[in-house]
Amino acid sequence: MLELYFAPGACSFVPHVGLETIRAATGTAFEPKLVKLHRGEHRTPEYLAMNPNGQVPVLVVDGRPLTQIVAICDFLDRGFPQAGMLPTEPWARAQAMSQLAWLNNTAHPTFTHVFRASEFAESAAAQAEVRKLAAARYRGLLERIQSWIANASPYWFGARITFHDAYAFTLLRWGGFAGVDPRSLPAYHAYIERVMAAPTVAAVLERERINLDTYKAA
Ligand SMILES: N[C@@H](CCC(=O)N[C@@H](CS)C(=O)NCC(=O)O)C(=O)O
Repeated sequence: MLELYFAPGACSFVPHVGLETIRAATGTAFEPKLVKLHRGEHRTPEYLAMNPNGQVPVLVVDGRPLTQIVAICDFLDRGFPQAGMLPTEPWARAQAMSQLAWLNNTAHPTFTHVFRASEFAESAAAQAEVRKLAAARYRGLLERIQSWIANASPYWFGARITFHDAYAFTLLRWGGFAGVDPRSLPAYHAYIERVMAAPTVAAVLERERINLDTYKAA
C-alpha cells in the first residue's frame, strides 16, 4: 500500500507524477493525501512523527514513512523497474541521480531563499537583499536546466515521463514567483508545454489544481 503526502505546487509534485506514471505503466495504485501547508497540517505531532522535518513529500509504504525526494525516487524506480523511470545502465543511472540530486539540493534551496527570505535574514532590508541575490542566481540555474533539456525528445530521458520532467516543471513554475518569465527561457518553456500535455502529468496538474501561471509582469 502506497500513500503520498503532498501539497499543491510543492516539490511533492515530483513523486506525485512518478506515482501516477507508475500507475499508468503497471496498474499499481497509490493514495494521494493532501497536506494543507497554510493550515500547518505539516506541523502537527502526528505529521512530525512521520517526518520530523515537517515537510512534504512523505511516501508511506505499508505503514513505513520514507522522506527526501531523491530517496523516494530511487525507491520507486527500484521497486517498479518495469515502469522504466530511470536509465538502467550504471553510468547513465548515476548521471540521472546526479542531476536529480542537483535539482533537489541546489536549484530547490536557491528558490527557498527567494520564497522564504525571512528564514535567512532578520531585517526587511537584509531579506530584500537575500531575495534579490537568490532570484538572480535562480535564473542562472534555470538556464542550466534549459541547457540540459536542449535535446529532450520529447522528455528529459526520451519517450517516458519521469521525475526529472516533474522537477523541471516545478522549478520553472516557481520561477514565476522569483520574477522569471517562463517565456524568457523559450526552449525550456516549449519543453514544459510538452511535459504538461503528457497524460500522467496532466492528471496530477488537475488533482493539484495548478498550472504554469505564477509569473506576473512588473
Ligand atoms: N529535501 C527535501 C525538501 C522538501 C521541501 O523543501 N518541502 C517543502 C515544500 S517544496 C515543504 O514541505 N515546506 C514546508 C515547510 O518547510 O514549512 C525533500 O527532498 O523532500
